[in-house]
Amino acid sequence: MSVTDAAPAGHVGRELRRKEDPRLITGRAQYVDDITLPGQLWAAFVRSSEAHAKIVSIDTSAAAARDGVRAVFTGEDMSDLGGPLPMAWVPPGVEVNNPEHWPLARGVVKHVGDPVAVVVGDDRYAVNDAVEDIIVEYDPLPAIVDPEAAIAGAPYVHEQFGTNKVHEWTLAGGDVEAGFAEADVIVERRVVNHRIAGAPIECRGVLADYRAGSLTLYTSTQVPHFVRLFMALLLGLGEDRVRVIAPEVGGGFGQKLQVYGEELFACWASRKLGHPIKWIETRTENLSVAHQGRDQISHVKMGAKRDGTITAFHVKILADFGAYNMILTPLIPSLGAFVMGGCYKIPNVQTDITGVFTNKCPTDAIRGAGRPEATQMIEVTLDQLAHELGMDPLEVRRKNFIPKEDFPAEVATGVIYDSGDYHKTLDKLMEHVDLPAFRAEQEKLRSEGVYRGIGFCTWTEICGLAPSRITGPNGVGVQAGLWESAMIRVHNTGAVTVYTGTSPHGQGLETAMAQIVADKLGVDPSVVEVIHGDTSMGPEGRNTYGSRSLATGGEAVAKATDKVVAKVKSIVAAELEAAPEDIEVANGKFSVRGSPDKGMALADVAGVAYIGAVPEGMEPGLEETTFYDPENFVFPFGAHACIVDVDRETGKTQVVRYVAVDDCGRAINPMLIDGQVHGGVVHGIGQALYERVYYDDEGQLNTGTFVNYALATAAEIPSFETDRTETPSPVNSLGAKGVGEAGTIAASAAVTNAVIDAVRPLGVDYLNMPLSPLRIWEAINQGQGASPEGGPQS
Ligand code: MCN
Repeated sequence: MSVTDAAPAGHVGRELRRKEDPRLITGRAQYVDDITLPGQLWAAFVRSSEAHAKIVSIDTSAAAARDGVRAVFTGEDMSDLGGPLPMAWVPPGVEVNNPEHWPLARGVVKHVGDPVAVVVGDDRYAVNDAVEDIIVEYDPLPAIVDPEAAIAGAPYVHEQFGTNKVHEWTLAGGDVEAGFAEADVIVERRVVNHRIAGAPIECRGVLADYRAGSLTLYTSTQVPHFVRLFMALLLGLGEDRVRVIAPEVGGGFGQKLQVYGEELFACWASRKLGHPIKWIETRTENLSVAHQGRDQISHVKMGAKRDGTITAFHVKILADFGAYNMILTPLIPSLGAFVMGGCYKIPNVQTDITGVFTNKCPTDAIRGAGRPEATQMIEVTLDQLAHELGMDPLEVRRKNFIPKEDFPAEVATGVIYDSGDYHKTLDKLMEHVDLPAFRAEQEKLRSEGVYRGIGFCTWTEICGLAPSRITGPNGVGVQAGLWESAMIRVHNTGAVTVYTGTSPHGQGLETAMAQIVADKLGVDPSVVEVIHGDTSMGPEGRNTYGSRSLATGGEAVAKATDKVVAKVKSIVAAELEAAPEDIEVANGKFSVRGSPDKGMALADVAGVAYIGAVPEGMEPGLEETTFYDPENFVFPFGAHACIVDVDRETGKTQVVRYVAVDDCGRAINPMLIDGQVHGGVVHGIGQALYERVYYDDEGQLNTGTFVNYALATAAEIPSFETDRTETPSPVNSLGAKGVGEAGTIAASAAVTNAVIDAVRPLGVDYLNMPLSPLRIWEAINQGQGASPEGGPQS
């Protein structure tokens, strides 16, 4: 179900089907693996079987002697690189221990899967067979896997630092100690947010082609412009010599917001060997070496007065970064810290973050990146507090919501929430959920042995990643400002091409952007083509992540179109002998206000513009570019409810109902929003109940396939009920906020609260994810869940 508050007037606000779907669902789309270049060679990596070891020797002779093998490289062969792989953004004013991280290990491996050598040859089979012939002798070093042990001391992942600590960073507002002194009730919990994988349908893939001094790289990435920058820097090329193309990308979920060693290797090897080099990732590689996410252990403390007023919230996060810092690694927990007060008016909020190295795959942004973790801490702890106070968790939420009159609201962490009406989303949620009826049913079911529970999550987040004034100063030696660009070209025929600097990979932005442009230019969205993901087409861009593409990229499109409209109006005014201010667009024509019959279609205007019959002083043509840098982030919000049944005998949880009411400002396309919420919620339910990257004590990965990494499927997930409110953002003219991560940010907390609600009568009043049958069964039968530790961690 989907309901919008306002009836849409033009194309914006309508449930338009996705323009991009016909090519995707008829198999006409082109992914990296669909591209073959003449003379192309294949690469396959030899990856470490050890979690931590010195490389004593690498015998490549048998592999090199194989038919079809052209070259074998090890780390030392790549000594001509301009530098190691980048860590590009860090939290403000922080010192970070940052080890060198090379595409091929140099002398020592730091996690299972670390690449030690690579074979290049004629076809995929030849190189994969040859990989088996490479003999690597390792001298194992002690591996450290548990982040709490790692922060306590040796063994060290990177001996040179004399510690496993990566960094420490605190964001504090108010005075938490004073806040706790005022509190009548304080709850403390250990919140474990376990490690998950990105698991896109399409694994990563690259095809690099260096010829005649120029490099073209096809790569399955969310960030072609950042990849271009770093390929240029690390290979000593001018950016003008590097073209990066993200063709169709089969999902990224943050995992493809990265500059990867495999990309750099392929470019380097193409230049060295004079052939295009292709590498397509296997699923096991994707699950073991593409960056992973979450992996935080937090000690949280929330204090409140007897009436439910929250006085302080203090969170200490230990974030497991794995073996290296990737492009954003140290920044990820900080993204949660900015919104650690959630939707609540909490005067005293403090987040202390410690990053730690372990001998595991590095972590970085996975959908939500820091905000699902923060939401879990806030929302699960708030429920625990409500229970302690003997209050209804919704009453505690309502009591502490930032009132709508306060917006724009500066919260304790210093950020300014743009707009919000939290009571409205929760009220709307409760129109869907009859709580008294649920409680009566729950009671009845319990007497029949069915343990049903309901959990809520009222969430907010920080997204629309920009503005440069905040992001720019936190870059590490890179152009770190985050703005967005768009170029609009009206063709002679009246067809329109939009070039966006964003790089969508499943979100449906081509459709939303076409809707925005179509309304402003009085054309049908079907004649608006949206081009993205090619650094040689359109202006410089900042790409897609942090639910930014609509709020920044869509706004850039709107602004560039406004420039076109201004020019169109001047041309039409001159043609119709009217003033430009009197020209309006209606019924597909630009006409003089009050005379709708007398007007010009966009194609007629383009005709005038291209023959150069424009007003004096005006340039011919009809094409405009905008670079848009917002003043602030945007802060969407929502209220979710999850209902689960827990089987007392097996500990298995089934989600029976899920209702999501979200507010991402003005809805450009409600169908796209629903799609994003559906996917996001599956991600959150998946983490809460099924997914977990698991390393054993020696650092061996046990979840390298979809047999043992349990991705949620349609069989486990109910149909969703979605609804929305629209509270426009004042940050951009569209009034839009982001929604790409909303579902993920909310869902795992709603599921956790629901499971705890279900099993409370069985003596379990707290649990940590993953809420596997084993954990729940053990908690029910051993009562371990009742401890603040949250039950067994296995
Ligand atoms: N939208 C809208 N009205 C709004 C806000 C958004 O119609 N007020 C639409 C947009 O037009 C867009 C979609 O909703 O089609 C998401 O927009 P936005 O919130 O701006 O997010 P981004 O486009 O920047 O996408 C990034 C976000 C992130 S960070 C991850 S991770 C993620 C996600 O989107 N990965 C995805 N959604 C994904 N969806 C798919 N299919 N695949 C992924 O890898």
